[in-house]
Amino acid sequence: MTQGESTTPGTATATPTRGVAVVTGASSGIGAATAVQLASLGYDVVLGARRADRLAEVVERCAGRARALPLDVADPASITAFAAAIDHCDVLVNNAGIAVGTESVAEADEAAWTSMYETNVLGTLRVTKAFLPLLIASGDGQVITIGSVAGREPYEGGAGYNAAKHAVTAMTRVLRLELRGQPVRVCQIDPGMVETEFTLNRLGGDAEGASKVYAGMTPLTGQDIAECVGWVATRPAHVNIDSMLVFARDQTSARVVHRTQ
Ligand code: 8X3
Repeated sequence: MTQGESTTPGTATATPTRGVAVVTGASSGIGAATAVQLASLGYDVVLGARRADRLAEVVERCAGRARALPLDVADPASITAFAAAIDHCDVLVNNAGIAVGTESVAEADEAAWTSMYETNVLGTLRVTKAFLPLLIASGDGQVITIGSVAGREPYEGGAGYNAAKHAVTAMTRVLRLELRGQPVRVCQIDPGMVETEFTLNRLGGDAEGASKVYAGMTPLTGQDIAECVGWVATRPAHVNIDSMLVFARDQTSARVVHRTQ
């Protein structure tokens, strides 16, 4: 579908659509903010995540431009069913990802590593594979993957997540090389500290520990990253934003943070 060419049947707005954007991990945080942002920019958004109740709330905020489908990126059958329900895709936002624990290499929890690889690496791989034919067929497809500073810079206590996000970065770079000559752009956006449920989940629900991570500094919000995704998605077809590293002003490196307390 060419940008601005058609309208969206059955929506409240029926304004011209920029095309179809698929967002994984869309029930909260960066993914939810991205879905709302892309809808506000005129995309028809398909939201995927495990939590149907949370997805429904996000769909409500997408002004009639969204639908939700169940998706567990750690489950290949779920990805197959999700992709089978979508027949057009202009923009794929690979957002679904997790961090589990902060153990040292010496104390590494292999189940946590497996879980991080299943979701972050194999999940991103399988979703991307599933949508590549549609992205190519669109004539101007985009893969926008949410990486992390953890995929650029190792830090103590980060080994499993660092390894998984470095793998995602490698995959993005290889994909871009291999798609040369195809009408598909590939971008990776690497956020630093973003205050979402991400850290709470990483720390196994330790709310006090999670609040300490952001104490005395102003982190990014999911909306900050969603605006980056929206900007990347709406560049002209000949412009590929290769990658973006996005920090809060108070953060200058993975673990170098200015705090007032
Ligand atoms: C999350 C950022 O600093 O926790 O991707 O690795 S960090």
